[in-house]
Amino acid sequence: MTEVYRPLTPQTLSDRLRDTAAVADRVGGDPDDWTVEEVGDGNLNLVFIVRGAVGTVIVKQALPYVRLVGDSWPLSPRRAFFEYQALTRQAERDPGRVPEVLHFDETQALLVMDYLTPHTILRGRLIRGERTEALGAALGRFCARTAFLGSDLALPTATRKADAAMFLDNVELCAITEGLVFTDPYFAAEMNNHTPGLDPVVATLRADVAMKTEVQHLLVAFANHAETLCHGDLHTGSVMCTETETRCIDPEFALYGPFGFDLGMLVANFLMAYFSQPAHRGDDLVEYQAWILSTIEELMRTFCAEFERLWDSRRSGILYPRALFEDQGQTSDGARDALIARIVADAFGFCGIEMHRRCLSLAHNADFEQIEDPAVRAPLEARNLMMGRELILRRREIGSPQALTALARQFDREAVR
Ligand code: SR1
Ligand code: MG
Repeated sequence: MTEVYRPLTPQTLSDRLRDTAAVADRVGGDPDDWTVEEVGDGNLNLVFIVRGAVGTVIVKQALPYVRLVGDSWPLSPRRAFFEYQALTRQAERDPGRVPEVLHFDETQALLVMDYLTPHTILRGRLIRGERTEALGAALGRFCARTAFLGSDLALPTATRKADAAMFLDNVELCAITEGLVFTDPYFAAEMNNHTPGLDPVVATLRADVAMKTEVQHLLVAFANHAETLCHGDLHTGSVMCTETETRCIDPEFALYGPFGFDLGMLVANFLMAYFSQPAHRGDDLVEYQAWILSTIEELMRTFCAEFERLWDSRRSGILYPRALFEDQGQTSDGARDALIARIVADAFGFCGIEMHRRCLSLAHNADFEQIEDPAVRAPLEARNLMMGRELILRRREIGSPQALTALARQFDREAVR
């Protein structure tokens, strides 16, 4: 009989996975005694924690629709395949930074992974005011290693091209980003919503033809510049931490895209955490906001330093070959610095767009959404939106991490009308 895709439930999971060695061995004991809890709180998938006599695993299964919206928005479960392919490549490029995949079932669109404990989602940690040691360094290294090592800077170009072709098929997930992130915030799209009180700011953004043109230039890069394997959805809900450890999860939006995409998305989510803090903190507000900004600086500094280190140690692809520089007794430092500056400028642009879409389009983030009073939420979102505009328009001039955080401090003091 041909196996067909069927969504799991907490009631059916033990029976359906009892013969899957990766689950049975790791969880142990009698499958009838396993406890199964569905904990998925993201926008798309089923996520189960399966506990048994020996251990615990995560089972993640893609649903054939967008969970956030329901079956009126069908979405291919094949995204689990891209998540699996991305996780295996990220594990090679930055060992230890992503959960181990214990089993992948393509037909069932199902991944069995390490249960990360006592890790919790970074977005919630930032709302609660918790800290993680060396968070920026871990994330900066992850962004730099995956960017550099997935590209024609390091890979044999036939490998890079085969991967780019494979991930090009992740059409539906890219379409979500192309629509919800790059387009919907800037017109009255059907699924949009924003906090009452933001109408004047929304009108300002939609009237800004120069800014919308820059956003479209950045969409050209997202949709067409297949520079490296991006995680594709690297926000603070895709990072899990303890006080000392950091892991990146959920790369189902993986695509071949611009070097600076993941870096920009991640920085945006830290900035939104920063701007939302006045509603979440008490006496520790100034100190905690300063920690978030220092984490952004550490993240960006580490990205650049790690990219430079890889330039010297792992540059074996067709781009900027040693034959043109070092082998002729010349330096490639200028070429490297110009490339990094372009990546950082792109990242600032993507950052500004992400800051817009999380307040204006479909999938808002908890940093602002958990602020119940719209009269408190709107002015904080307004600062975030106006800084996003500045980043899109001035992305090539800002330059340093310190200039970025100085800009954040400036907007945090402003009353936007
Ligand atoms: C319909 S999916 C909405 C958002 O959730 C995912 O995590 C991505 O960020 C996507 O844009
Ligand atoms: Mg996700």
